[in-house]
Amino acid sequence: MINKQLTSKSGIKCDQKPAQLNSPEITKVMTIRSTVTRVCEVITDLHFSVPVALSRPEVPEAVDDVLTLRGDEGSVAVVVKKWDFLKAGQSGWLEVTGLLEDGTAHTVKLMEGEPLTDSDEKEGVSRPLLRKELNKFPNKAELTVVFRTTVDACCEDGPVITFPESKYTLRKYYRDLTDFNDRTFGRWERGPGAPDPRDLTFESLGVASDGNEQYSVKNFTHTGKNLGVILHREFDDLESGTTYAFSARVRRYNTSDPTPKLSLKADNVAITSIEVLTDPNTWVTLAGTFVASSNFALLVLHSHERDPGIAGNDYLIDYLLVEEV
Ligand SMILES: [Ca+2]
Ligand SMILES: [Ca+2]
Repeated sequence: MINKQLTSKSGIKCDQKPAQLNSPEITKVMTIRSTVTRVCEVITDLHFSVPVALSRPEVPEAVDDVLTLRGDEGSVAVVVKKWDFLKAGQSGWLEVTGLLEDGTAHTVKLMEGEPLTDSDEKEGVSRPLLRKELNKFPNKAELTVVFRTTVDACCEDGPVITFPESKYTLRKYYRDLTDFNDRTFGRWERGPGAPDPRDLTFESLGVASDGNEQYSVKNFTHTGKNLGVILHREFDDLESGTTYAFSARVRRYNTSDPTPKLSLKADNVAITSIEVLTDPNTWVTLAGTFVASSNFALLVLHSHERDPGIAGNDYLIDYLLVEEV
């Protein structure tokens, strides 16, 4: 009797036919007895008998199957819950697939035939999916997450079991950051308020915790002709009707007068008040919002100091950020 064999201390035998094992009682026993996985070719039938026992890979950070992405720093976890048949040493494949903007399929391989670790066996599988990889997919991309693993069968390479896939929709918020740490203006340009290359230079802010030297733009107002547009950029990849926040970090450079007076504009409309920078030790964040009326918007950092200000009106500019709200 199959039931009797199953409940005996010796468990299932290799000489049992898969069909004999394909019954609800046995399926239940198999899902709770990892020793069964070692019992050979029966596992092939298991694949069909117990799909309910296979958990889907998950992205816990997603809400209602929507994975929100802002920026590209760090990673999100992709996890596969602990499963009785996951054993250290088995090979695992964990993949995230979606369509790129041009319609071609792209797969991010988080595990590629990689042996499962003791921790994978005890706590389940978890691998980081870098946000910069996710950023390769367009907004609203459908992402399919698949996990596969081999299962030992009588000391031979067992079959590859594919877990049920999960699907997520990528909700990608627009985010464009220029931090000047590469000592370029990126896609920003000097405006008529910085007519001489000696007006705007790059100033070191020291070495950050990641070991990299940080830089900002310094406006030393060398020419004294530094009223009006200091930095500007025509954005061409916005979405009409969408609200964006535009911000910049600024700091007075010294105590020489006059004080710097700065604001931000979008399409020639002020989106912040005029900030007077009085403290050379404090970074101030200028921030305002605007609604894009097309894909395009002209964003500007504007200087309002009319005094020639050759001696003063000196300041640092950093972290120009445009983000969908
Ligand atoms: Ca910087
Ligand atoms: Ca100056």
